[in-house]
Amino acid sequence: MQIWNPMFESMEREELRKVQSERLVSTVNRVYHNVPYYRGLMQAKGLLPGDIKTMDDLKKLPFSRKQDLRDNYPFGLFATPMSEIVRIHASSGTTGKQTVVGYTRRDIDTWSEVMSRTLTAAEIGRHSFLQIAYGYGLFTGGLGIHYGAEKVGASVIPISGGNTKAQLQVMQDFGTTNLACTPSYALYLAEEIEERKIDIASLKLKTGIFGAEPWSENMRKEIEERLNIKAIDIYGLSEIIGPGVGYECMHRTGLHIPEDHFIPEIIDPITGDVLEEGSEGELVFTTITKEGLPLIRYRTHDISKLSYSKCECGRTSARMTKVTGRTDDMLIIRGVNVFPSQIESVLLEAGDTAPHYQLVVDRVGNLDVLEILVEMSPDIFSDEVKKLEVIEDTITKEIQSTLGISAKVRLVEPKTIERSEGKAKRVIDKRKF
Ligand code: DLL
Repeated sequence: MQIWNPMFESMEREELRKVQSERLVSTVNRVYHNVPYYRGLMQAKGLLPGDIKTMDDLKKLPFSRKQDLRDNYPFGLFATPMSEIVRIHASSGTTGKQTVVGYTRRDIDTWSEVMSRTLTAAEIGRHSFLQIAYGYGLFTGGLGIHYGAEKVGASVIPISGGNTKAQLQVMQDFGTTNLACTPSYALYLAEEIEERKIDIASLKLKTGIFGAEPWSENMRKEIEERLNIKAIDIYGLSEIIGPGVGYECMHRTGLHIPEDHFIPEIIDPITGDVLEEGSEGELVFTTITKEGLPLIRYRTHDISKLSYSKCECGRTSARMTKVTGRTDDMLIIRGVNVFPSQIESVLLEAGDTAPHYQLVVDRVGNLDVLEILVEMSPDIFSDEVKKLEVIEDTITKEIQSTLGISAKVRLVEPKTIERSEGKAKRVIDKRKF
C-alpha cells in the first residue's frame, strides 16, 4: 500500500512533535500580530506569543468557536490581506450566518497535499476514474477533493452533486472506479441502480470515499453490499480546511490526521479539560500551516477518540475514531442522550427497513416524544399489516433495550422520506426550548 508523503505521514513521533512545536510558535505569532480578535483573546488570558514555546504550551491557548467566525463575519479573522486570498468557501450550517473561510495560494497547495494523502490511502491514483458527486461551489467537498485528485493523477469526473440520472449514465459510460459523495447520497444512488435494473456487476466501482456527515458502521455495511464496493470514511470541516482533516487507510482502523498541518486534541466538552488518549470527547484542532484563516484550538463539536499507536499501514499519525455525532446534534430525550447514528445502527441491524429514516422530536405536555419514521424495504411493503406491526414492535423494543428510551416507530412507504443529494436531514426537533 502506497503512502503519498512518507516523510510526514510516517515520521517518528518525537521528530513530528518538534515540527509541530516550531509551526505552532510561528502560527501563534502570526495570529497575535495580524488578527486583532485573537490578540484580544490572548490578552484576556494574560498571554504573550513568547509564552508559547513548544507543544506543551498548547493547552494554555484560548479556544476558538464557530461563534467567533460569525461575530467577525465575513473576513474578520483572516490573517492575510485580501490581496493574498485566492479562494473563498462558506458552510451554511443549520442556524445563523454562513461561516466564511479564505485560502491563500499556499493554503490551496496544503489542501491539495492533504487530499493527495487521503486519496492515496484509499488507493486512488493515476489508474482511477474518480466521480466527484460532492457539491461544487461554496461547499468545500467538490473543489477540495478535485484539486487533490488531479494532483494524484486520477481521471477526475467533476459531476458535482445531484442529477442522479446523469450520475448513473456517467458511472456506466466512463467506467467510474471511485465515487466521492455523502454516504446518504451513495445509498440513494444504490437505490436508483436497483430501481433502474442496472447490473451492478457491469459497473467498475471499487471504492468510495464518503463523509461530510456522520454514518454508522451498519450504514457502511449497507453501502458496501449494495454498491459492491469498499467504503472509506473521510472527515473534514471548512474552518480547518475542508475534506482532508481525517482519512481512513485500507485497514480502516481510525482516520489518520495530517498532524504536521493540524494538531488534534480531545477535550471534555463541559470543562474544556484535555482528555487522555483513548477518552471520548470533543475534537479540537489547531492549524499550524494555514495562512488565510489560521485557527487556534477550534472546537468542532464532533465527538471522537484519539489514538497515537502506529497503524499497520506504516503511518504514525494520530488516528481519530469514526465521528459518532456532534455535541450539538445530540438529542436529549427525557434526560437520555441520544445520537441519530445510534438509532440508525439499530434500524439497519433490525433488517426489513431501508436506510432512510427521520427522527421527529416533540413535546407533548411536559414529555418529550420521539417518533421514528423509517421506510420499509420494497420487498416487505406488500406484506400484510400484521407483519408490519411485528416489525414496528421489534424495532421499538430494540430501541428501548439498546438506548433506554421509548420511541414510536412508524413504517412508511418506500421513497417517502426526502432524499438528499448532500448532507441528509435526519432530525426534526419541534420542541420549543
Ligand atoms: O463537510 C467537509 C467535507 C466534505 C468532509 C466532503 C468530508 C467530505 P462542513 O460543511 O464545514 O465541511 O461540515 C463539517 O461535517 O464538523 C462534522 O460534523 C461533519 N462531518 C464531516 N465529515 C464527517 C465524517 C465538510 N466523515 C462537519 N463523519 C463536521 C462524520 C462528518 N461527520
